[in-house]
Amino acid sequence: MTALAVAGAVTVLTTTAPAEAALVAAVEDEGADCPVTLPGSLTANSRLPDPFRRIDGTRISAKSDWRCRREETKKLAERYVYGEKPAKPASVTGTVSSTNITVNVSHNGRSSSFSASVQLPSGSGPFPAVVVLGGFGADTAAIRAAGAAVINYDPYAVGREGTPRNNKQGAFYTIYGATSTTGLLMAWSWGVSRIIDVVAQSGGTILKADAMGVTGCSRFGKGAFVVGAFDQRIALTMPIESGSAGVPIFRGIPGEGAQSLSSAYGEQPWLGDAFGSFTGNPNNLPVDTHQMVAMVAPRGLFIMDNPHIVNLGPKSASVAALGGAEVYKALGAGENITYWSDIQNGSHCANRPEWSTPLQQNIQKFLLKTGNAPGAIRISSRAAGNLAEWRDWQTPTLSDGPSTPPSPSTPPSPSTPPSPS
Ligand code: MCU
Repeated sequence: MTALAVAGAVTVLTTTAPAEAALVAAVEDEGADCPVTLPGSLTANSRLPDPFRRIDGTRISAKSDWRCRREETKKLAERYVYGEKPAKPASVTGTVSSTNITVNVSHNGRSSSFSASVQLPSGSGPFPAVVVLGGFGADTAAIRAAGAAVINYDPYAVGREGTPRNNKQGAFYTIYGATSTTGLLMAWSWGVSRIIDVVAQSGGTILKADAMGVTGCSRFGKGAFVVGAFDQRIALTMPIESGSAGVPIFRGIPGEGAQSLSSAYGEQPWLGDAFGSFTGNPNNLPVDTHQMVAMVAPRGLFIMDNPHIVNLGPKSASVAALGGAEVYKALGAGENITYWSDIQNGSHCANRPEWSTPLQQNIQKFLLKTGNAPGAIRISSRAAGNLAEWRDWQTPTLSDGPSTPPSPSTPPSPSTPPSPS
């Protein structure tokens, strides 16, 4: 059931369907066994790609089809946007204490390590935990007050900024090579996945691996978004004011006047090297960020955005949320996504009173599993995108029945060769 009301300056949409159980996965990627054949050529599309349409041109029809469609989306996002996220390395070891987590990784004869400090909430554990990227913008006091531990993760230990693309540095690149084409956001996300590996192996006396969240603001909001999209063990993803290369749809950024794709691509090697072919023509991308939103489904997602700064692309971020919310709805999980840009203070990464209640509610629902507040879409009228202008597909009613694999005899939809520069 969906109720839509326009309240003053904001659009308020709440979904009140009962929550579905068992949102968080036990593994990083549940669709790792799905066969995926990437497209041989790309077709320009000025609208958002249909998240429900498989690469072979058929559309999914059952909720259970989403598992392998999500895997296609993941592979497309890796190939064209972020660079590949390697699977769990051969050896991941480490320790968890009430003040610190250490991570040691080895793979193919190379080793690296990093650590993250821990701050527990009051009370007795084991506790859920939120990985905070970068150390600013996230309300760590409110996270702990709500009952979750804070894991202070320094993304730069895993993927440094300020290096050229052919000499990337940090724990990820020590293992996979300084010329790896994988960008920093995905390297950061790999690092969080290794922290979860260590927490999962620790026996769960201090921290709970099945109740982990992630957050961060600005460049670390881009990172938090990618962390949640690419690890299904993350129960709650909370990007804040992420800007270009974060939540906003790539296709909307030029028209909105947000940080340009070439600027974001060039400022730091955040995105994968392959994205360089698309900075001038995002219409050629076979995926857009509404599909990264969808990759988080049906898990908890709380997107915080700032409508006062055009450079952040808040209108384009609202479209990503609305587009991705269609997948949430089709999966019967429309109440698990919140988008909130109805805020007063325009300062980037400020501590905001408007977000404290939904933050607490999201932590209670997805990490403590004590609450069941419905999701909310509260888009400021200062920066409200219109999904209808961006899509030429409708949301299917997905059945609860068995999956319907694509018929091998169905020809793929016609396509024209790509023209990435
Ligand atoms: C919004 O995130 C970035 C932005 O993309 C950059 O252009 C700017 O330099 O830094 C922002 C940020 O991370 O601010 C803390």
